[in-house]
Order: sequence, then structure tokens, then C-alpha cells
Amino acid sequence: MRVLSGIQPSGAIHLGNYLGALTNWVRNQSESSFYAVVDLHSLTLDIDPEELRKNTRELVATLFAVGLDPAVATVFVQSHVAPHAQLSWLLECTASYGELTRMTQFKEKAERQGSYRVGLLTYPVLMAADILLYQTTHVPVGDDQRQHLELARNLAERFNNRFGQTFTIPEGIVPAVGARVMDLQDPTRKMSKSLHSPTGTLNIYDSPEDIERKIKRAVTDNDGDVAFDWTRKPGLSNLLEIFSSITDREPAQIAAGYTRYGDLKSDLATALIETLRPIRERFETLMADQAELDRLVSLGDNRARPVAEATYSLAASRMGLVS
Ligand code: ATP
Ligand code: LTN
Repeated sequence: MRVLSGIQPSGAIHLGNYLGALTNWVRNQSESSFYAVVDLHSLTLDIDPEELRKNTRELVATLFAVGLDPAVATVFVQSHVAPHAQLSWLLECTASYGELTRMTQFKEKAERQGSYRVGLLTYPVLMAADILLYQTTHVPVGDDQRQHLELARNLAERFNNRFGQTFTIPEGIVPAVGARVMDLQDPTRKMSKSLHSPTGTLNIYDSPEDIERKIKRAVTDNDGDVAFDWTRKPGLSNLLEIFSSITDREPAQIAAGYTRYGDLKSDLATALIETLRPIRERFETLMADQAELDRLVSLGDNRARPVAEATYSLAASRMGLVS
């Protein structure tokens, strides 16, 4: 089993990223797991260079702070491993314009922005390259990435049929719990980096005061009945599901222990503060020693590079490029 996943350094890490992605990465890490900080993907946004540099360093530190072990898993920066961009070009020359313009995320983002760059269109091809370079068998992703994964599978199959067996066909793994943490102010949409909902988004390094304030102000309902029911009580159910993810107790069981929303919110805020405190402390220690952080990243880069280079060389040669 070979696992690869990626996360963009496009902003502060929130509770959705943590519970939906990072806790699973940590739980399932092994010598054959690869986790990439996909900085090339963040270039599809209009991101300030200083901001990108800062986000990348902080995200790498965060991956170690939440518990990825550099002695076990391979944590690396996408742009440090050249074959990602190289294979992406080869795959772009096998993908059709139509299949890329059909991608839901592309359509939504392009519509929101009015005009868009070519990189936004080819974003899922770069993601396919990330996955295929490592002969990945399993890709842990959120629900929103299913279509991109399907494209990676199609590109791999097409390549293998046309040029001979080169890539492993990957499977997605979508987590059962925490797969969708909702916005605290609008429980009908997912918590997100790019939707700018400052009070609805709980960032993992928010101060204890901010955590308490955001949880207390989280939108619920007025009927006073503490119950786990997504259709009737989405706001409260989101809080119960978050509580469940950090305590390993069932949401309905947690609900049964309360008669008042205020008590539930206050216990949840305390539990979140205690869960996030050691992560923040490890993060601060890592950020205070940039040399050590750089060493850990190059350890991962150096482990990723030979694997990626071998697959890239094979693909290039299959397509007729002379070595
Ligand atoms: P954006 O909302 O700007 O697209 P993002 O917050 O979704 O960004 P990504 O870097 O695209 O962040 O995703 C990192 C990982 O976090 C992915 O595996 C994604 O599925 C997961 N994830 C993101 N938001 C949530 C959420 N609200 N609930 C659960 N998982 C999430
Ligand atoms: N597109 C993904 C991030 C991503 C990724 C990957 C995920 C880039 N490359 C490879 C899994 C495998 C996202 O927005 N969550």
C-alpha cells in the first residue's frame, strides 16, 4: 500500500483541514506514505510571494506539529521535486481540453473570478502527476476531490493503454468522520480557507479566547433540545460531530449528556483548547528553529525525489523522449 496526499499552503489551517485530513494522515502514517505541501498548486491563486513563503514554512511545521513523524512518513515540498512539473507537462499532452473544462472546481472558481489563468484549468493534471509519480495505491482526500481523483485514474489508464504499463491506478479513501466540518456561522457550507468567514472558521492556532468566542457564537437553533440531527439541527450537529472527532465518543452519546446548549458549547471550547494547545506548542518550537525545519524538509525531499525521478524517466522514455 502506497499512500500520497497533498495540502495547499494557501492560508491558515482550520479545523476542517485538521479533522478531515491531517488526523487521518497521522493515524495512517507508515514508511510508504508521502505527504506533499503542494506549493505549485497555490500559484493558481493570486498569492503574494511573501505570503506563500510564510504559509509554506508554517504548513511544514504544522504537519510535524500535528504528529507526522519524519522518521516514518515522507513529508516534502512539491516544488523541490522537479518531476512534478515535468510529468504534469507530459500528462497535459494526453489530457483533453473538454475533460478539464468539465471539472466542477474549475467551473466554480473560474466563474467566481471572471477571468482565470491556464494553471487553474490544468490544476487537476498537476494533481494527477503528484499521485502517479509515486505509484500510489491509495489517496486520502475529502469529498470535494473525488472528481480530480477520477481524472487521475483516467489519465493513468489512457497512458498505460497508449504507451505501455507505466502507472499504478490509484484508489481514493474518503474518511467516514470529520469528512465535512461545516462553517460555524453557516452550517450549510463547509469550513474553508478561501470563503472568508472569519467567525465561522476556527483556525488551529486561534487563541483560547478566540476559540471560546467562536464556539459560543456558533449558529444553532432556538428549540432548546440537545439532539444529534443533521436535518433539523445542522449547527448543533456540526458542534457534536466536532466534539465526537476529538473525544472518540459518539455524537448522540455526547448530546445525551446535556440539557443546555451553553454547557455543551463551553465544554466543547475547553476540549478544543486542550486538544490544540500541545499542537501550538510543538509548532512554536519548530518555527523557532528554521535550520532544523529545513533539515527535516530536505530529508523528505530527498526521500521523495528518487521515487519521482524513476517514474518520470520511465514515462518520458515510453513517450519517446531520448534520455
Ligand atoms: P479551499 O476551501 O480554499 O479550497 P481547503 O480549506 O479545502 O481550501 P485544501 O488545501 O484544499 O484546503 O484541503 C486540504 C485537505 O483538507 C483536503 O484533504 C480537504 O478535503 C480537507 N478539508 C478541507 N476543508 C474541509 C472541511 N471543511 N471538512 C473536512 N475536510 C476538509
Ligand atoms: N487538490 C487537493 C490538494 C492536492 C492533492 C494532491 C490531494 C494536490 N495534489 C495529490 C491528494 C493528492 C485539494 O485541494 N485538497
